[in-house]
Amino acid sequence: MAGSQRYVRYILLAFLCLTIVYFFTSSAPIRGTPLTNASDVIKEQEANAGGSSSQAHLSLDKDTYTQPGTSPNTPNTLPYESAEGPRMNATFVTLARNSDIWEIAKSIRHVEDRFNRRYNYDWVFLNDQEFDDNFKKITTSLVSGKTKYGTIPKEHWSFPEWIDQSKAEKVREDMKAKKIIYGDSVSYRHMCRYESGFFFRHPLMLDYEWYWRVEPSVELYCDIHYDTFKFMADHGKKYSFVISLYEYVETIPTLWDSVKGFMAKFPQHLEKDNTMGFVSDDGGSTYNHCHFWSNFEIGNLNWLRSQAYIDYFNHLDRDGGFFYERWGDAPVHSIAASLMLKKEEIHFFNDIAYYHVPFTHCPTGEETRLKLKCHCNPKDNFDWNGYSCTSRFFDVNGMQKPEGYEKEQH
Ligand SMILES: Nc1nc2c(ncn2[C@@H]2O[C@H](COP(=O)(O)OP(=O)(O)OP(=O)(O)O)[C@@H](O)[C@H]2O)c(=O)[nH]1
Ligand SMILES: [Mg+2]
Repeated sequence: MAGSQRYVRYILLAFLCLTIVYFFTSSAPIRGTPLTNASDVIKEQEANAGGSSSQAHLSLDKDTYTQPGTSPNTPNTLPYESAEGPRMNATFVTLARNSDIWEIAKSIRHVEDRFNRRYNYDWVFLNDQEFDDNFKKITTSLVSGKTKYGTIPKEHWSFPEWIDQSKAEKVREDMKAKKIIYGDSVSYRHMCRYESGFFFRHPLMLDYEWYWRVEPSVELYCDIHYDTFKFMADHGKKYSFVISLYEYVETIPTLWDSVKGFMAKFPQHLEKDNTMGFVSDDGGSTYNHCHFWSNFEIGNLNWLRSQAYIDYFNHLDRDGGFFYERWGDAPVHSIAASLMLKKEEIHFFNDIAYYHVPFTHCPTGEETRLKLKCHCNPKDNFDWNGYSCTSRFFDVNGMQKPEGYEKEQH
């Protein structure tokens, strides 16, 4: 018994000695002298990996971050929680120039932070010129959904053949003399005409049913906790707004005449239960200049692609006011929505807080603002200001104004 215990002790001792020998030989550098600085580490790693120096840098960074006293290893993206449920057939859409890149970057960041990081909807960018690589690179990095870039066909961004060029030029000179904003701009007119009658027909837009228009340098001030596109569909909405106001009369002197021509020619396109009271105080004889501010829109593309809307746009376009005056897409869309949609198909988003220079929509009601983590100053809210038409929208629809609105009238 004592003999076999001795053998076991010898075996254990031998095993211990072998382990110690193995430990000392394997922890020493395998070849060359010990590594003492970062460049040696990189060279060594390159030699081991047989790879490029950028790969070596990556593995060095990873090691460095595990050392005490250095910055934490920040992941590439923040871990955002994705909203549950199916997505709608919807996209954001932006018309922009390459030079708008930093202004649109700001807008995208607002929209992503307050809404789209949880929904990951696509974003279509349209331009009368080719988008450059820088524009594409930056916007792609900011949008959580797919990005698509479209060039506008020439025939949608030029003078139609029935326009008298010299008459249009004379108008621009007159408007310049009168200091009417964008009065002398040709590109601004193409932009307004494009937004009025073509963006929803661009091949990239044909894949979608819903759109949310976003312009450069806009801001969102509150969280949006639900799918706004789904809200529109579930509640039978086709057009929506956050800010409304009066149009500059000088830019649209004959717009209503053209609209009246359309109404006489296409009575079948007018909705009986419409919102005429929003745009006219006398049952349609004259325009009161109210319009929804179209730099923000969430709407239904199939409505814009309907025969009714296309007949309306073509009629206006023939009359030439996009060039002989300076008709804006905001009154053009607003009049169409007011005459051709049912009252309940137009929605006011009180809970989407929004800024486009120089106006702010900050939700009325402190409870809403706190719940949605809003960072707008309620004093900046334009809704109940005398130049806003939102109060009229509530009145013509028999809607109750949000609690506390009286305190914000100024
Ligand atoms: N590709 C392209 N986009 C344009 C052009 N002009 C305007 N846009 C875009 O059309 C939209 C409306 O133009 P804005 O210049 O913002 O017009 P606005 O909102 O009436 O005026 P601002 O107060 O200056 O914002 C924006 O999304 C612009 O980026 C143009 O010549 N080419
Ligand atoms: Mg703008």
